Amino acid sequence: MNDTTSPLDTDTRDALQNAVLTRFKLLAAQQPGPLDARAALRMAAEACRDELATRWANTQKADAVRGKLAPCRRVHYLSMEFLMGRALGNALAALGIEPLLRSIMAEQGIEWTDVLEGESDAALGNGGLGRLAACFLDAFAELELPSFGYGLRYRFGMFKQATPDGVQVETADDWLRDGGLWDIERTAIEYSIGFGGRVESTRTSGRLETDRSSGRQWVPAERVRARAFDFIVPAHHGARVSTLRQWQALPAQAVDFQAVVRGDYAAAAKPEWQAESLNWVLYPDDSHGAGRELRLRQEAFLVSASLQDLLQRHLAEFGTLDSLGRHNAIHLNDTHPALAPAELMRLLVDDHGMKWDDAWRITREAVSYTNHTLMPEALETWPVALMESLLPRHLEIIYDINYRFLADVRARFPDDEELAKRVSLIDESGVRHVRMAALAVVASHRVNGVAALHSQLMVDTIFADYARLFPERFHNVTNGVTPRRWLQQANPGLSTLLDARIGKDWRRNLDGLKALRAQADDPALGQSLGLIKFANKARLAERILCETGIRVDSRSLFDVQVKRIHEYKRQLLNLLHVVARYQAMLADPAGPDGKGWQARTVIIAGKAASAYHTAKQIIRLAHDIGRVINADERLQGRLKLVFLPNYGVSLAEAIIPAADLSEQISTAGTEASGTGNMKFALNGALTIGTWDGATIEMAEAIGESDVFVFGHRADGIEKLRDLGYLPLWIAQQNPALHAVLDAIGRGVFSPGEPTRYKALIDDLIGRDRYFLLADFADYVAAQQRVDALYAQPARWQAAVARNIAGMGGFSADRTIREYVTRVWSADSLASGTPHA
Ligand code: 26V
Repeated sequence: MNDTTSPLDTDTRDALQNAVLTRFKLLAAQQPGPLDARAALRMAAEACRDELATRWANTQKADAVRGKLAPCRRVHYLSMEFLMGRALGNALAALGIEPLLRSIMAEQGIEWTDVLEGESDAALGNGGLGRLAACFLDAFAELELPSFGYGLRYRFGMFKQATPDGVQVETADDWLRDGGLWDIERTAIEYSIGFGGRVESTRTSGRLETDRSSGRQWVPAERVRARAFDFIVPAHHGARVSTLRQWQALPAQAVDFQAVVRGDYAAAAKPEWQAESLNWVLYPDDSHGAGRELRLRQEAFLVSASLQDLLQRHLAEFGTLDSLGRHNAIHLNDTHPALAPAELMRLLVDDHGMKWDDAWRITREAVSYTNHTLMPEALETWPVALMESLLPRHLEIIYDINYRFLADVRARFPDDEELAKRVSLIDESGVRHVRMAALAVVASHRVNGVAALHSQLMVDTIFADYARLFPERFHNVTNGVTPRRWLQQANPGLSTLLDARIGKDWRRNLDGLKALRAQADDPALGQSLGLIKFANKARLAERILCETGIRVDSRSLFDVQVKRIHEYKRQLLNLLHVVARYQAMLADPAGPDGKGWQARTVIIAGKAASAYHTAKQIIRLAHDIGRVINADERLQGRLKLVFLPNYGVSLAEAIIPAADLSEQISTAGTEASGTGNMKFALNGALTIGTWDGATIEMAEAIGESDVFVFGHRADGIEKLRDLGYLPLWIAQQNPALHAVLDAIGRGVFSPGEPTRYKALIDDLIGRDRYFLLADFADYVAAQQRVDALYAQPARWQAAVARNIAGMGGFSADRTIREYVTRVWSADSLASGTPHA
């Protein structure tokens, strides 16, 4: 029995085991033929789901009582993305019934890994922002936080990536093909969502026709229904759960009966098509602000359904909306749900007859916002004209908010009309746009960044004016990851070792990892760490062979960069190093210190946004370089480059525990936080990285001497930019760099099409927006330090142990505790003065 994860008493656990066993036998008996892995997966999921549904009902009952007693607010985490990955392994670990299920499968002659790996990832997100939301749901359950995650039930998740001949090809991720395994359809929970139409004045002849104080009422032209589907996330140390409520759009009317009566069957079916298109796709582009109407519809749909749900729950529990802000937090995961304050104002003022000022106070109390990127191209704005046609009343409300806000700004800074222009919710510099980040900041009582440097840059750059207006609003809450999925489940070998060395409590109290530091120099620990890593690498090597046909040596240093492909993340810098190393190995087989070259396997994975040409070129270049290097026998297998296709949560779970070296090499000041950096270090990889995002705080916690830090810092980059950066000059000064750029640019790796990378290299030499050339030499030097340390296994493993020991602060549990005290608790309302 698994006593490491569940403190449930033995009777409860036995009862749970019996219930699952009975349910499983019943389901198996209803199956006509023998069980196959797919049927077994469905049954295992259903058996768990029964238990989770019971826990969900108990959790809701407890929260309803608690909400009345404690000054604790229910958190509503609004996010367009939740990157959940697979659920079965997590559910079994949380419920403590993995051994039971394993033995049932063994009896049935079913391979256990086939069952687990048969589950599709719920890949309803692009990258970091979506995975963070998933880690948060785990922490919500673990910390017993009354909460709802709200999202959309996308029919197709993040596209599947294949790379035939190195070219990224996207195909549909039909993850719901066999129906949802986990979600519980709540047929009774539905709300009506409007689009388009007009706004009517409800006042006639100067008299109030109704008691509605706004006198404005939206009459939408279209309506769809939003139906709730709940995905339940279990705690690992207790019987609590958290909820991910995902909305499914349904036609307001399943069939247009008038059309049926007319015999116009095509028209009769049409509403269904329109409604359900809302849920078709997750927008697979995290590099450009959305410009499509469907995306705005999705955002409005998420926000309206979630807030209606919140309002009806609050009314049922408290009977009045006056206390809404004191009992509820509404958190915006980036600006994607930033229509929330406008929708809340509409619901309170238009539908519930509240006065504007009261509604605004409640909205400001409830709403908070996290920013996840400083990239100007990813900051959302919507054309006023589009918003007017789709959400006319919301636009009016945004204008009203803006009018009062700007009046206040002008009163405080009467001679600064430029300031008013800059902070306005409407960008009037060209075609008029609504600035969603401005709306989110103005409507929130708290705004935070996701790592210390990012939060500082946020108030120094994109939000500098708002920080001057509302200094008390801005905070930092550094990201974290769940140790349950990213250590316990992804790396059972290391988990068992940690249990033996420091006890089992790290799963719920990651701070406990610091006890490992005192043991870092124990040779037995180093040996165990090395053996566990080797086994993980061997497993990954098999997978690499299977998926790419490339044979890699598990004894080589596994040098890994996995994340979305973006110029700012600088996968290209990694490739420049690989080519430099290749050329140096050929030129000087004895290596820099005469002892030969450290064998390395460079592993890259990640998806490029489908319209992001440069990112796709980088993927192609990785393949082209790999093809040449991997086949060059002169290297004797001492350098390999592998691109693993279709990166996602499940692939990350296989790759991260097998990494020796974690590449976190973004241009300083560009990576808001990173969370992959944390997962790697937690799994015993050393980091080579720039002074950026949360990598800085990791290095401070671990000790800088155990992290391979290189490159310009954010202020240094800023200086280079101000001085007039000349990448060409750097290329000319550095012969090794020059040779690398020359080889790629001349087509050494693309002989069939020698000009394939000319534009990419010309851009580096001419502009180099992300300062790759400025950091190249220092990067190569840092890589040499990596090789030197890896050649001394005892010292390397001691550094690994100190890295793991330093990661205690990077649990999502710590992050959520900080959100609770600084952002979401009723007490946090007392500090900081809400703007009128
Ligand atoms: C932007 C857009 C634009 C429109 C279409 C869809 C879409 C989806 C996502 C985004 C913004 C992506 C922002 C993001 O993922 N930021 C990452 O957030 C992580 C969690 O805080 C953080 O660790 C990463 O450093 C940061 O890049």
